[in-house]
Amino acid sequence: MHKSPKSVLILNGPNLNFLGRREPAVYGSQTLADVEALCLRTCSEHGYALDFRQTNSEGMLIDWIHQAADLQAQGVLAGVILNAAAYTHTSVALHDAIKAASVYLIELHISNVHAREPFRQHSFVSPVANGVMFGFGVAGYALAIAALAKR
Ligand code: CA2
Repeated sequence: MHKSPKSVLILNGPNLNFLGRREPAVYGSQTLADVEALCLRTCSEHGYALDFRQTNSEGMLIDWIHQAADLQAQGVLAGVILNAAAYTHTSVALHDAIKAASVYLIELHISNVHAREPFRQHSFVSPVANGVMFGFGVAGYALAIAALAKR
């Protein structure tokens, strides 16, 4: 019987819907739809299905992390790539959700957060992530998918 591919769940947090339309010097000129297309191509190359989402709500991100735990229990999840945007630097609730879900998770940032303002240099996600990707622009999404495939 044909086995369906595992999914990569890519979660994007607040204001990432502005990607490519504001602050191109920091985040580049590609839109979130362009990033989704890049992720779809990269997932196909690695034999994965893609589930790509964006929300401006902290609670929604947490609900999606809980869903990821269910998908992992069903054996259909390759891993989670999370760009929690500003919630990275503020959200204990997100930290707790990731810890409780115990899913394989890569934290991702488009920009080099350590070369920016001091408030971006603390992450509540990093201590509960399996790996962190930052500073490679939107190409980091493809690199993170490749990292999942190398596990
Ligand atoms: O570099 C990243 O990917 C960030 O996660 C992006 C967040 C920022 O708060 C983090 O410190 C680093 C901001 C996302 C907002 O996205 C925008 C994109 C284009 C224009 C304006 C906002």
